Amino acid sequence: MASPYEKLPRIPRYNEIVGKITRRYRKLIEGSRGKIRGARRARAYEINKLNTVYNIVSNELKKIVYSLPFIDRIHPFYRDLLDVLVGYKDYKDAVTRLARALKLVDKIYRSYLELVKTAPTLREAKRYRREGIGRIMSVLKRNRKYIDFLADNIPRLRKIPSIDPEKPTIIVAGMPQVGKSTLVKKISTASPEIAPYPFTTKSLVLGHIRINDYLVVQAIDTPGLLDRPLEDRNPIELQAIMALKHLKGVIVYLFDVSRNCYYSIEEQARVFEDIVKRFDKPIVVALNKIDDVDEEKFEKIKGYLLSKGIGKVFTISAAKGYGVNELLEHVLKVIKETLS
Ligand SMILES: Nc1nc2c(ncn2[C@@H]2O[C@H](COP(=O)(O)OP(=O)(O)OP(=O)(O)O)[C@@H](O)[C@H]2O)c(=O)[nH]1
Ligand SMILES: [Mg+2]
Repeated sequence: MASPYEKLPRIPRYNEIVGKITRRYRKLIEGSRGKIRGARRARAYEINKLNTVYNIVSNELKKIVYSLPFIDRIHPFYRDLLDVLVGYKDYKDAVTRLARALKLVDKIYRSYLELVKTAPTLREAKRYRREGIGRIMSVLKRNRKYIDFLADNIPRLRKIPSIDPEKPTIIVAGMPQVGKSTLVKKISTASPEIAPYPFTTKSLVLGHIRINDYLVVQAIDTPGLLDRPLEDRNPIELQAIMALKHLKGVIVYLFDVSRNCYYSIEEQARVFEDIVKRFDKPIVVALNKIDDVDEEKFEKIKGYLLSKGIGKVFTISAAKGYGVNELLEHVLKVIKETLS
C-alpha cells in the first residue's frame, strides 16, 4: 500500500461544473434546432435535456465520492497528515454531504424521468423536465461549499510522500547536515526517491532495502522535521512530525562528530532526548563522519550517551561506508524483533 492520495483526480469547483452544464446544454439546443418534429421526438428531446444535466452532475459527484478515500479506512499515518493539511472533520463532512447529494440527485432524476416520459401532454412533460433540472441544480448549489472545499484542498494531499505505513521503516533523524540523506542513499538497494513532505521545504529521501523475497524495509530521512527541538514547533508542524509515530520500525539517530560540525554536543543531545521522549520506538544511535572525527567531541558524546544508559553506539562514516553494514545489520535485527 502506498499513499492513498497518490491517484486522486482533479476536482472541479462548483462554477466549473455549472459552466460545463451550460455549455453542453447550449450545444444540445443548437444541435437540435429545426430538427424536432413530431410528438415523440419532442418528448425524446425533453428527456435528452434532463439526461444531459443529470449525467454531468452525477459524474462529477461520483468522481468525488468514489475516488476520495473514506476517512475511517485511511491508515492513521495518512489520516494524521490529512488532518493537518485539510482538516479531518471538514473532509469527512464534505465527503459525507456529497455522498448524500449524489443519492438525492439519483432519486430526483429517476422520478422526474418517469414523469417526463409519462406526462399526458408535451406541455406537462416540458414542465416536469424544467422542474427536474431545477431540483438537480439546486442540490448542486446547496453543496457548493463542500465541492469548493474539496477542489481547493485535495491538491495539498498530493504533497504527501508514498511511504508504506505497513512496511518496516528506518526513520533517520538528527540535526541538519549530520548526514541523514547520505546514510539513506548508502543503505538503499534501489535508487531512492526524492519526495516532498508537508511543512518542510526540504526534500525527503525515501529508500528501499530488499532483505529477501518477502521483506523490504523502507528508509526515510526527516529533513526539517526531527532536526530541532520539538518544543520550538507550532502545533501544526508538530502534528505533521508526530504522524511519523504511526510508521512501524526503528529510529536511527545520527550525531555528527566531525571537526566542522556546526552544532554543539548539547544541541544534538537536546534534540535526541526530545525524540526519545516523544516516540515510543526503538532508537539506535550512530556517530557519523568518523572519517573526519573530532576526538574530543567523540569522547564527550560517548560519555554523554553512557550516562544516559546507552552503551551500544555505532561509529560510522555514511559517506565512505565505514561501519554502515554493522549498523544496518543491527537495525534489521531490532526490526525483526519488533515484528515478531
Ligand atoms: N566527512 C564526512 N562527511 C559526510 C559524511 N556523511 C555526510 N557527510 C557530508 O555532510 C553533508 C551533509 O550530508 P547530508 O546527507 O546532506 O545531511 P542531512 O542530514 O541529510 O542534511 P539536511 O537534509 O540538511 O538535514 C554533506 O556535505 C555530506 O557530504 C561522512 O560520513 N563523513
Ligand atoms: Mg537531507
